[in-house]
Amino acid sequence: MSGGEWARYAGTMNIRRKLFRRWRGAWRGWTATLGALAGLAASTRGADPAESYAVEVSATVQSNPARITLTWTADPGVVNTYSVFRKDPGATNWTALINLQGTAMNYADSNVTIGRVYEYQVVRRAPTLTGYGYVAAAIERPVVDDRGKVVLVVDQTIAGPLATELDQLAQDLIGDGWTVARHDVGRADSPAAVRDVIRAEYVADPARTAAVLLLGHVPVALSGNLNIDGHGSRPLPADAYYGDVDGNWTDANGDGVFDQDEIPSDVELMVGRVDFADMPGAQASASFPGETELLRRYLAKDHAYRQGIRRTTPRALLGDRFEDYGGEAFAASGFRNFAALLGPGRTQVANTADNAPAAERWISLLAAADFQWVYGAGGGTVNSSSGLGLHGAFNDVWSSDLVAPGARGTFYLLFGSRFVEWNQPDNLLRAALAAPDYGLAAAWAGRPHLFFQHMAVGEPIGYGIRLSQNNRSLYTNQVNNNTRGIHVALLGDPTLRLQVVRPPGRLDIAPGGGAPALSWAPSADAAAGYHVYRSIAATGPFARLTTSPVTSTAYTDLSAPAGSFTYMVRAVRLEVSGSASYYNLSQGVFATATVTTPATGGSSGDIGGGSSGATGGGSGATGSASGGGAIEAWFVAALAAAALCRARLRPEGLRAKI
Ligand SMILES: [Ca+2]
Ligand SMILES: [Ca+2]
Repeated sequence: MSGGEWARYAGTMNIRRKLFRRWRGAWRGWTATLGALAGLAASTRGADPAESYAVEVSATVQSNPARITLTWTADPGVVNTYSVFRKDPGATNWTALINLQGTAMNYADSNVTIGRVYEYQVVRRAPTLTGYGYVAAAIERPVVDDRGKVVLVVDQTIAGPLATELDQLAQDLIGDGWTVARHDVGRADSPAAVRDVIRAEYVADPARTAAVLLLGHVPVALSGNLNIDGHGSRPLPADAYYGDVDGNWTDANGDGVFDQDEIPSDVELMVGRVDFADMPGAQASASFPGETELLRRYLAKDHAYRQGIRRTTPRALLGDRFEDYGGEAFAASGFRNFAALLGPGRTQVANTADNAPAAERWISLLAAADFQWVYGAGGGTVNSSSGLGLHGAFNDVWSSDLVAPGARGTFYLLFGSRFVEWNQPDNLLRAALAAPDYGLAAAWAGRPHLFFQHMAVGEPIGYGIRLSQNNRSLYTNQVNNNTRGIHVALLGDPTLRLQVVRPPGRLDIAPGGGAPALSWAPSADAAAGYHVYRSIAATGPFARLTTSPVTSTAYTDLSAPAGSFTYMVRAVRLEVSGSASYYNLSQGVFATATVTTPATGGSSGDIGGGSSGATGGGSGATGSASGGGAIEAWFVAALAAAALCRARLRPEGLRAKI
């Protein structure tokens, strides 16, 4: 089906629903006005038939007594039953909990334990269709200190120009609980050689290696012969290749294109790519900034998001031209994820009618306000989608619209022909990452449907893409085509999370007292206090020192042995998402200290002489007049720590050249 045909199909559907749409258009006009006036607090439920294929489930939780209450939005049609299922994360089948009448709108589960993650499936059976909804829920899930190891694969052509930004990214990842293994690769390297680098990291530590971030124009693996969108069978870019470390990807004819249409085995690593190669901005009145500049912009946005400098609003925008589409209901991927992540009534539906006033269209709403999540579906080309914008007979939105005026979505799910080929020039998915202020991730969502509900319990966005890549039918839509396709991919940083706690301010360590005495400027978000961590290396891994969060802004490490340490402090908040409560950690702030005489672990005569040969020199041993412990402490801002991080990361980069 050509782009025009997709658009015409949608047009036919429009004619069929003409009267209905007229009513809806009026209703949507009202909601758009309401949104503008009321800051969009109100629900703006539309009447997209695709919505019925999603059960828009969210959850509220309480701890005493422990209870998870699922709630869902009523469907406008006849409903026979709702069925609720549950499973543990990682389990491969659902356990039936209850069947409810079609009028039910909630279910309370009291057979739950505080701190555990539970997954729920709610199935709505109606005379003509079946809807599915999913949440990952938890009551006060504990903090996740250690996220594992992320393999940072850097296009070596950007290593120099973006050295500062790359160091900052590595420091942010460390401050988010990751261990960073950076490898710089050449654009001319083979995908197999790049995968070998990633696989070596995985083999060295399979339990902790969890994610891969491809930065710059890292070689693109092509695989399969898929007629994914009616435009003929063709190979598609396949970053899943880099996440499936042990699958048997074959190339029988030796042309460099892998044979597989589907992943040959489960994807082990969550992979994301930030790659602005071949983004000239052909439609734009002025060319896009260059590739390196777009990467610099992205890394600055990534940093601002993680640090809580740029806040995003927990609401969603959805524009859909395909609607039912034989039960595929692509936009159900938007409705069901957004309810699970953000809660009920947070999704605004754009007017995609042919005669929609400009102000009610998807791109206009997106430029006028920020939406943390965005779904958009329409007849596509590599750099456009119909029904969502302001251009031509089909109301196209162009890649340049997502870049030039500053579309304000953060996480995008987009669907339409052609632009699944994200390696094409001015690609729409990659354009979503190129906006000046917003735009951190994008994925092609509808064939198959994608499932990001675990972000509501604090998992990163890459968790959802990996789950969706490996999914066959555990999570589903009534019709869910092309599951396990090699094309399922995330453009963007896979380690980003749904909610951000602002970090503490600068961390200081004062000398004296025989133990490092930490103090820090408070975080406005640290409602639950702070956790303190220590490592022998600036690059981690960090061990947590505080059993429960400290509520003051100071901490003395009486347990420190002799040696040089990096300390990290992270703010803690009990976060409430669309389906869970969980203890969320901010980015870390860092400072270093050298202990020459430990406060504990021996008498004063012990003076740690064996370790005095470490960095402190001899001076610390005589410097302290009071109470034994002589600590050489100095203040380190994040950039200084990053410099140390860079020094440690560089050798790996050199070793990685292949
Ligand atoms: Ca081949
Ligand atoms: Ca595998």
